[in-house]
Amino acid sequence: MNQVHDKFLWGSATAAYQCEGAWDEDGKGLGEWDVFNHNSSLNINQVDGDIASDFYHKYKEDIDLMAAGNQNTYRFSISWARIIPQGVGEVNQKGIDFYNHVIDYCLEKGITPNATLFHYDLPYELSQIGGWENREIIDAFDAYAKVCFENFGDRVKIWSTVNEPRYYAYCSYVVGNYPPNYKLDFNRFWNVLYNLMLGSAKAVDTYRKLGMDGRIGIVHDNGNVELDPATKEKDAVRLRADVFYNRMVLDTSVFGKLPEELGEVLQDWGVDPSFVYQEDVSDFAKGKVDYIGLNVYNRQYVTDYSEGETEVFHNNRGKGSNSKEGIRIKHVFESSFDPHVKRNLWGREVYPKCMYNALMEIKEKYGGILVYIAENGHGQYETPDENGYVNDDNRIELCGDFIHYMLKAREEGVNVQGYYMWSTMDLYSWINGYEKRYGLVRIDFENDTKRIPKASYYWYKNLIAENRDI
Ligand code: BGP
Repeated sequence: MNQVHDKFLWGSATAAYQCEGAWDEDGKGLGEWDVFNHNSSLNINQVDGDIASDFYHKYKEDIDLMAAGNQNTYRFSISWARIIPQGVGEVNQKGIDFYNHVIDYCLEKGITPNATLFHYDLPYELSQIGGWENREIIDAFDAYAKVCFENFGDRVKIWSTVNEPRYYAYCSYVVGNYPPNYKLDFNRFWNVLYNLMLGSAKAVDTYRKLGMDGRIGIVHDNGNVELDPATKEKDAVRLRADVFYNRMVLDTSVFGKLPEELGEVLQDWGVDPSFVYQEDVSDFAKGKVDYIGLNVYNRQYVTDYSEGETEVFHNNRGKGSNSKEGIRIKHVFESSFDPHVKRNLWGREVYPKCMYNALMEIKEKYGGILVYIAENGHGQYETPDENGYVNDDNRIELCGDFIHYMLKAREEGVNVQGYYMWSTMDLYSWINGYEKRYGLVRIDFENDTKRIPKASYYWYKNLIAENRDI
């Protein structure tokens, strides 16, 4: 039986739809993203995950590379539609077999598997009944989670229920760039986020009821809030932004109850709170997590916003040097833009110190809770040399800074016990397809998905060797 390494976990991460490919192989059901990418004019990048990085067929090569790169853990997600093709009902044994092979091969190579149950790829049938807007999905998710725990829980000792519930709901119902492509629909956003949190809580409870002996958590997109010093209503802005960006996920999953101020915050938003049911209180209470998985890319820098239109800015193309990412919500708050902080081509701040700030804030609010950095990385356009080699010095520098700040927070008492680089290899980026690269290993998508480790792969290998025993 596998136990979690008692040393610091150093590894990398992927998600099923983004790397597996094999979209209709071995009994897999259709996913919402399959249908969206094949048919929708709203598919900005015009490509799909049909083959992706072909992890489905090349997982051994990838796991060999992880092991040769000194990585002792691998975070992946399970495709719901591969396990239960219609979302509910019949289980697909071939789907189970695939993940068994992945898990067993990880263990053979000394790699601790860390599995996420839901990383955005909803079975298509469930999207047709309203997806996470519909409370029926909560039981469906719970049943799927149970199948996974029963089949893999003897060997997988680190589980995450949901990847970035807030960001998923935000892109799907506020930005409108993920299916089902609603824009600025805050009623749906809050309803969906609530249902995701309830789904997560029920899956945690199921895990415990089955007497499983591993750790179960949730993965949150770090949005630690910093106020623009010009902010007038400091407490109110911080509260609204923090409940929206962090506390709805973190309070609910760590304390087992919704943030106390949620009613007040929903009122500020003008959101109908009828999706909140009193009877759910006990389910939330039973769903406290063992750890927080934190995906760290940026912070949220905000200020007051009273009058004017509610708007969202999202640079989907990553071509504008002056682009901005953020939101303005009338009477709530708006994203502010710090002139001292660089932004990437997608308008997102490049601000590694947010790693330290976020971790210190977690310690302050949630005490000694175990934290894994479940994702951290840097996306960019990349041109290889004539041998297919990518010299990604800037990724090395940036991720080096992020890791430095993580280790500093650790020295100052934060219980952070693992770090996963996003991503193990190049893969499908939800909005930018195969143009925006994050991998430690280059994938030549034009040439049979050939794998070629980048400079960052070798750098990370050495960094792990130097920090193996921390
Ligand atoms: C996180 C997601 C990942 C990954 C990453 C990079 O929010 O959990 O799935 O995609 O962000 O995002 P993107 O590819 O959109 O740049």
